[in-house]
Amino acid sequence: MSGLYIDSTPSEVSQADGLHLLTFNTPNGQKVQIVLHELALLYGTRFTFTPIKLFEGTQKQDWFLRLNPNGKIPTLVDNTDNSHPVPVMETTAEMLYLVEKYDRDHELSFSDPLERAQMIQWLFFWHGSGQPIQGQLIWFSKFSKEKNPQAIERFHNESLRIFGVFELHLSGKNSDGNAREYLAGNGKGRYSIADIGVWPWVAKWEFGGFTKEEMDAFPSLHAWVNRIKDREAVKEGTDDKYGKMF
Ligand SMILES: N[C@@H](CCC(=O)N[C@@H](CS)C(=O)NCC(=O)O)C(=O)O
Repeated sequence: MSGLYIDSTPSEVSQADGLHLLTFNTPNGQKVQIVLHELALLYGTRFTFTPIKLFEGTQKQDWFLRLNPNGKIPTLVDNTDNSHPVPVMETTAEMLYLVEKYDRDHELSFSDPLERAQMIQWLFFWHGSGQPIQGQLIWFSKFSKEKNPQAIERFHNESLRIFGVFELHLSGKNSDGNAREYLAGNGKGRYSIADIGVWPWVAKWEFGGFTKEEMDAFPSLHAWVNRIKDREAVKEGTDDKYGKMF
């Protein structure tokens, strides 16, 4: 047994022989769940998963912290090299790991360095500027015991500003005037992990407390949400088998 696995590690985790995801059905969990389902459909890539009881604090137990010292889901463990498991934390790093190792035909990524740079740019933009803001909005509006209207207003308005950034980009208004279909890639763009990284969060805008009137200001973003929602891997990767959050 590797030092990354200890006696208290659940056997389904320590004995997994391929890709294994510790996850729960939050937007962050869904990002990596969707990528794994896309790879399964494209290449037959196999994976297993363990649903983590977030509200019971399983992610803060010793066995979990060996795999992710930050104690958060999702956490990916790659056991395909029998000599040692490879744990990866942070959603964007996990998605990049998966496409670099498993997306050999660049169906969810790009071989061209400039298009790849666009993909990484949007992944970073969301990981650094969108996700933490929307995460704080949800915490202050749904989970905080005391209501803090100033914090809610700040994170609500900043989230709307970030939706506006996507709208400007997707509408093509400030570039060649042609609407884009996806965040990264030349021309209209091409579906990639840049889209998968953002989609689970933006698609749940109602849970974030945004009104339909507010969202009507972002028609290109709406069209992008709808373009992605019916993909088989998106339906599979957001299924209740990963837990019921919303
Ligand atoms: N920056 C991290 C965020 C992960 C994260 O916040 N996960 C949440 C669920 S969405 C979590 O595990 N929360 C439980 C906790 O903090 O104990 C990433 O992108 O992977």
